[in-house]
Amino acid sequence: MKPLKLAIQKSGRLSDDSLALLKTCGIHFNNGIGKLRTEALNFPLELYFLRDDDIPQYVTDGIADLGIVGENVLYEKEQQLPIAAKLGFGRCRLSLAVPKNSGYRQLADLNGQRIATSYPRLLGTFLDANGLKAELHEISGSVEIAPSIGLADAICDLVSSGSTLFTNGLREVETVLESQAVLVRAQRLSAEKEVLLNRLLFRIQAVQKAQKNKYILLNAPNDRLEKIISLLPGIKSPTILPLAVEGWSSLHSVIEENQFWEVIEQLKVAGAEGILVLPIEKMIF
Ligand code: PRT
Ligand code: ZN
Repeated sequence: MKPLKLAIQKSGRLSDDSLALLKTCGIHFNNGIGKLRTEALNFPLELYFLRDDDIPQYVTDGIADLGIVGENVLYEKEQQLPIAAKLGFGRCRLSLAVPKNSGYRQLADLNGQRIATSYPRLLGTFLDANGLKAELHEISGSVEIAPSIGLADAICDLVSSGSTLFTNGLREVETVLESQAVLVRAQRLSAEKEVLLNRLLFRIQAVQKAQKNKYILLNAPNDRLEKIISLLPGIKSPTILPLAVEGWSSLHSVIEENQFWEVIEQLKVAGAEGILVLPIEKMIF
């Protein structure tokens, strides 16, 4: 069977998370660091290690079947590749920023200004959509220093924590694009490879669902159970087991991570005790 060929970033911000995702999907590799490619030991998958900027082109050209890349790179390269899954890591935003002491008040203030960026296409589209014209200066790195050396009045760059902007005396003023890592696929794959891709996506979805949910166990007096169950939107209905102590039960269910703190407080008020919350490794429906 021909293996699926997946291109991931060789060394950079997406590399560790890409490998970790495959590992949690139960796909193992011999240490491939430093190599151009390596084969999985227990799944028909071959990994290619590339610069992130090159990944969309490799998939378009059919050298790789799949790639993991930031949406920022994908859209800047204007490759029309289908996204098979959003991966939830590598989150950042492409933002416009101006010097802290600039008189900037609104987007229209950028009209006629010089903006330094490594993302001329995305920025150009954004400016067009807002009816603005600016002078774009394309630079490939250290965009954040452009205003202080007099090259630009504003910049458009990736931001995650915001500390790079802060240390360079810049203020974030507009978001051009929200980005995360995505799994892109070739437009066409053989029937055999479609089957393999579906197997891989099934695993990725099981891992993602598990990451979004927690397993919860609690004890409660039987006369409080009804109220407590109404607070827990579980998978189907919660499991209830009698405790050795008369009149008490143990309740097991699944709860979404983002509802967690709110629901925990309500559960305590409703009479739940001994609440345990555990991570889930995989969730399959
Ligand atoms: O060598 P190669 O070309 O493969 O790597 P690269 O240097 O081009 O990319 P890399 O590893 O820096 O980033 C890969 C991908 O990670 C990007 O394309 C984004 O999709 C994603 N990502 C997430 C980020 C950031 N967060 C990020 N903060 N990419 C870059 N940054 C940079 C940003 O450019 C700025 O210089 O980090 C700085 C800002 O960070 P904060 O935390 O100070 O705001
Ligand atoms: Zn790059």
